[in-house]
Amino acid sequence: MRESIEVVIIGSGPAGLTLANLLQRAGVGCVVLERQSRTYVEQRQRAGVLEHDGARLFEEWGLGESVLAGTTAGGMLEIRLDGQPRFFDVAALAGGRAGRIVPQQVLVGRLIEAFLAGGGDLRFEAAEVTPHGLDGSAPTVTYRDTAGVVHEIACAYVAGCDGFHGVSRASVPEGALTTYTYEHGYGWLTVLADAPAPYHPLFGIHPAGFAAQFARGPGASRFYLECAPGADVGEWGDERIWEQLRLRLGDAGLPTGPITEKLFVEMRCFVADPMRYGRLFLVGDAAHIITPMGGKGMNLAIADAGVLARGLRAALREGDERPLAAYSETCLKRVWDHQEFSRWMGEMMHEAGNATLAGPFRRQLARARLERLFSSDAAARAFADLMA
Ligand code: FAS
Repeated sequence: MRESIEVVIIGSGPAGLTLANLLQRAGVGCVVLERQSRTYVEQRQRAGVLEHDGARLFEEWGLGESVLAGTTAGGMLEIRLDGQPRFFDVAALAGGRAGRIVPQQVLVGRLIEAFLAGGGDLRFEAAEVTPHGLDGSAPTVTYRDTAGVVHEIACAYVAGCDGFHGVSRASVPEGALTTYTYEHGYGWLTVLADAPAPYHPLFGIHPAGFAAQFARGPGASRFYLECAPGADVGEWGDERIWEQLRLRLGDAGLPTGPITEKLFVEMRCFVADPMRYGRLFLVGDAAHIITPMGGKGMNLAIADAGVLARGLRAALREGDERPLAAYSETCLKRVWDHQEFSRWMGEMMHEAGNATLAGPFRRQLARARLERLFSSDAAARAFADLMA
């Protein structure tokens, strides 16, 4: 089956769906090819906070109502150092800029609905998606549908929004991209539980290691527990998890509930430069991976999609290729800024607790860095600015 469209988007996560909705509003023709089923995509739980800029992007493009309705503004953080609570008002310190509590699966579900309601072409269970001729002027993308029929779509541009393990970056010839990786030297056990969520994000800094708790809906929480790299989830029984969370969060009465997911997340970062190869643009996790520390992964994906949508609209509607030519450079500035912040915050939150991670001297340094957030207005505002 042969067809043609202006833009083929591979992947329907936050990056692909944001781009699809923005292009739809710009009157640019696009089709989204997603390997998984709709149910699978709408149930995948990951991030939980939409940054101020992300919310503003959706409002600017007329998606505020359909995407943000009923979401609550976040703004306060609680940091418990050896069980002692300290509160940090990000919104107040960042000139009123506050994130929104929007579980990623809710955002994804709403973006799918908005795109389909606008007549969008979103094809789930697209198998063997393969881009071709990316270094030429007329790329195509082939895939096999659920009936086994092979489709070939001719297009002007391909947006690779298919995550770290997707086909897009893997289709770029060896040597065409420079890649950067970094291992943080610790891992996180990430736990989803039907346990009542704290009113605001909670971080626990403790000699036994770092811990955190975030809301993932009214009756659900996502917990993170620092553990050794390559830890075996099998060694973390439910009782051990609750015992460590009570200890590190300094709350003997921490409300518990059924654990619905346990995953080990390697704390590593990755950046590909440039975020483009010929007619292929890499967006979100397809181009960069960042630890969940600071909540930047989903937000970087949405920000990339915003830059690309403007570039594609200018190229396809106004004949101006310059914004598109600047896509990679524009996004990488923000990517490295967020990578630096996430590393800085991760170091502080982990080394201020667990002395075995980087030694007693670095532990004191990390505690001094944390203390400064509560004693220096300038330091507090800088931190709040990056968090917001
Ligand atoms: P995604 O991975 O979300 O989407 C890519 C899509 O492409 C998927 O739907 C996939 O099925 C599809 N795809 C892949 N290969 C394909 C192919 N060959 N053909 C067609 N489709 C294909 N970020 C935060 O900011 N805060 C957090 O708290 C946080 N927690 C996280 C917890 C976990 C366990 C994980 C794994 C990630 C977490 N992240 C968090 C990061 C996360 O939010 C990502 O940054 C975000 O999902 C990136 O969005 P996309 O780039 O759209 O990629």
